[in-house]
Amino acid sequence: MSTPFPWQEPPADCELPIWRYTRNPIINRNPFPGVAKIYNSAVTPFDGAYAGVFRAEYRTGMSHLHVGRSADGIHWDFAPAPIPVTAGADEPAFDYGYDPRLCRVGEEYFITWCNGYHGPTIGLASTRDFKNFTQLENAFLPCNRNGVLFPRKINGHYAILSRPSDQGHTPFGDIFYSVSPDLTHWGQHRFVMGAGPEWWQAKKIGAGPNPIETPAGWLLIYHGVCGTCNGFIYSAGLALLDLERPWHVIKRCPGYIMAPEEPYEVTGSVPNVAFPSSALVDAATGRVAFYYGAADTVTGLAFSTVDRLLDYVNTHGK
Ligand code: M1P
Repeated sequence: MSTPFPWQEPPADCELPIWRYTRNPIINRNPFPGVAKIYNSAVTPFDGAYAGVFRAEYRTGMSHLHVGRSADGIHWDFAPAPIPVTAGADEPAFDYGYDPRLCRVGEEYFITWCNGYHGPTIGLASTRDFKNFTQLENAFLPCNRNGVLFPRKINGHYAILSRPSDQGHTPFGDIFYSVSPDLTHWGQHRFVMGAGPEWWQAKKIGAGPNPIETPAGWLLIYHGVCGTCNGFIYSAGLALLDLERPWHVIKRCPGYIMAPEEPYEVTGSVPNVAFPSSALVDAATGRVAFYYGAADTVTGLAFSTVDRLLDYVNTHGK
């Protein structure tokens, strides 16, 4: 029996290429004992079902990464303990964990996350079974956030997007591309795209789900941020990157494709945040299911198709 893919048809009046699951949020407050919130998390097909690495915020305010499992991609069971990642002697430890992404490359699943090492930077770990995890070296010097791997090697190298940042709420930020032969040494850094010029993404941007490969290029969903008198607003944008030289932006939509507007997106610990962090793609149908953090409090699900995203970026992108 095939694994059910999380899916709902679009509403008739759907103007944008993404539509929300009508039963959002799929992970609500206080999801399991000791954890107050789960958001900005990442999932993958695994072993005939789904596995995920979830940003679980404790009542201390600190976040750690917990494995979750689901038969349908919508209802999740969570491991009560954080993932058992341990660094070797003299290696940067797993300090805290937030904003994980999860990417299968070959037979391995790689987690990138925001790890603490004299400021936030990109932690990296691998697993094959979601029980045993091997922590690798942090990918970058601090401060950096939103480390997002590509799901295959490009020109023989692992490839990652990241967003150099600061220790705080980072009122700036552009997306860069780096490559590595061994997941330890990263270099050949290239500028991909920057904040602005449109107001909704004028403050900073950061890569979201792992890029989706299409014959026309990599579809990149990212978050764009603007500053208002009452704080930041996080919306989702769409771009298409060159397949073999992903630092070349083929098209980028001037308008956002999703902005916080539902009650669970505009109210919460950090109001007005829609933070896309993961995508499932059904190869047979082209259906896409996006997972996003809402208001740094709960987890939402949204849908699209590869064809709709491509059509939208080709029609609206510049
Ligand atoms: O509070 C909104 C988001 O702020 C940060 O995102 P970024 O560094 O990309 O601007 C992170 O703390 C993120 O977890 C949070 O959702």
